[in-house]
Amino acid sequence: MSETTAGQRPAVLPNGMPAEAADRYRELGLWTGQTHWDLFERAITERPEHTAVVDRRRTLSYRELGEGIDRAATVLMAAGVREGSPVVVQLPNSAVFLETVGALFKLGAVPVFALPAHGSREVGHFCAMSDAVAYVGPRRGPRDLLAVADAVRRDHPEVTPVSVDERVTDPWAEATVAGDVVDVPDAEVPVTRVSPESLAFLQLSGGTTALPKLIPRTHDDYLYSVRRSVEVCDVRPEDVMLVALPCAHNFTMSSPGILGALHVGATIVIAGDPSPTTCLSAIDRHRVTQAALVPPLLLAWLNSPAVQEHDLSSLRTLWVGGAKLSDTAARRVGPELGCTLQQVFGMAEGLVNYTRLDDPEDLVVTTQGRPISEHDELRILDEDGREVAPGEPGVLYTRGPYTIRRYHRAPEVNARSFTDDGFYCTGDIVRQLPSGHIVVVGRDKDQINRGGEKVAPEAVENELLAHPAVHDVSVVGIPDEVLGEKICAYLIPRDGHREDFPSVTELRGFLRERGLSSFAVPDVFETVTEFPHTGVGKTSKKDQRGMAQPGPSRP
Ligand code: OOB
Repeated sequence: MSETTAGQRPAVLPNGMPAEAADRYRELGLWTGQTHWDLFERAITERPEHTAVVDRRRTLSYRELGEGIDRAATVLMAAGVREGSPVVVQLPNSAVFLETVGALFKLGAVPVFALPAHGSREVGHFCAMSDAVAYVGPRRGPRDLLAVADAVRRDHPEVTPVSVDERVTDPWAEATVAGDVVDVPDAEVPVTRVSPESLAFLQLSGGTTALPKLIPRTHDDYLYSVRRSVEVCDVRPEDVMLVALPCAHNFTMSSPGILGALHVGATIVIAGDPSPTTCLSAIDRHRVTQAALVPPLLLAWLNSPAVQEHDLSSLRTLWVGGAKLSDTAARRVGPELGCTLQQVFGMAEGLVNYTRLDDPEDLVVTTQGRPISEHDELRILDEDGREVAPGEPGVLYTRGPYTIRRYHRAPEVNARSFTDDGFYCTGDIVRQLPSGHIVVVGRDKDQINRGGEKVAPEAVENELLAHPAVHDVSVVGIPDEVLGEKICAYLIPRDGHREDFPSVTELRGFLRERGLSSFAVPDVFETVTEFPHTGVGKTSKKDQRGMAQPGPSRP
């Protein structure tokens, strides 16, 4: 089917929405025609002297952020970045991340948001799938990240490497393009205005397939979710938001996140690392008012002696999501940290739910919130695809003004992830209360949720199978008190390799060398002689989950 009509406008938007749906969302006033650059530009113009971002080394006002964006844009243009160019961004948390992303939006280019933990295997896939023209990575810094940059240079000569060190005071003066330092004059870079219906960026899916899928989000759809999140979470211009999770993740970006803060011209404090010591002292020092965490980090904060050592009285709201939060931990937030909890159940594909600031405590601690938009359509279906009775558990399907209706260039996955009428199958098993609040009760997808980080077992299995001593492998999630789930690999050694089977350290090193993301490396390795089987002879992962001995998770 051709996707262009006789006129210029595509019949289907990059996020898979038909033009008629787009028209309706616009008529309803949900989509406003704003682009991501408009959002940056407004804050820079309206609040030039207000502090925009603080990281370990630098504090930038909005005016200075705007200048940094121009410098970044000059470097990116030298790398051949133009309107519509996909650019893979893989940077440690820092103000440089904001400058890079702001610059890409100003140039009308398309960021592809890799996480620092992604390995060369994943990043190579992002480069290929997006037709990236450039890769922005760190110039110095974590060894693993530098190895990814090397692999991109080696395997993707068509991708121009841009390297920037976030730890120096003038990062763009020292940045390199294909190894050469670029001359960066203090000059404003002209804006490239793009259609609000165009592809704004590619976000990454939590894994269910061997390699992450690319999620195409448009300016209109994403910024609607940002504005709604700002309203539901009451983000104000005088707020100071702590960023402890990876900047590029959808939660950090937009729920309400970095873009929510920029939308109102608030201050973003980027923590050097997510540990309680670093973050709790940052809250004290910068009078932080809001922060977002995954459940294991919340536990680490709650159980840290640093809570007593710092003044946390500025903290108003804590957003916790990405994985199921226990009622017990949820109940401790108010009394022990002195702030309001908002649970967040979201997904990079779209749908976002929050408990509301004025919800009764019981709903806040026992549910994962309700959708941000009255135009979010939810269907909860049983195994036969029929709607369950109210309150009963079933698989959640959703469609709406900011939920994609297809992945980028993945026709086969699309056929099983979306219904013909455009509903996304979340793979989450949920119940819905009469109030509209959702309780996540389980999962119907082959994925491990390791404290918010999503791992496709298949990705880990593929790499382990490449080891000469391994005959067969099966990777499952097993319960863990802190992470919710951790990764366990069951291995059957090859004949003749039982005696000299590699150690855990060797296996981990092997996986990292093959470019597997750091968060996907198993916590536990068990060698066995055979796998339990289901009735039809398939490996029974269900039995394997039950077999696992709860040992410590990897460091
Ligand atoms: C967020 O996004 P993703 O794309 O990394 O993962 C989405 C999946 C959901 O389908 C669900 O399986 C799980 O993560 N999830 C939760 C949850 N929040 C996400 N499961 C239980 N309870 C929760 N509160 O993880 C994400 C995106 C935006 C905001 C927040 C989280």
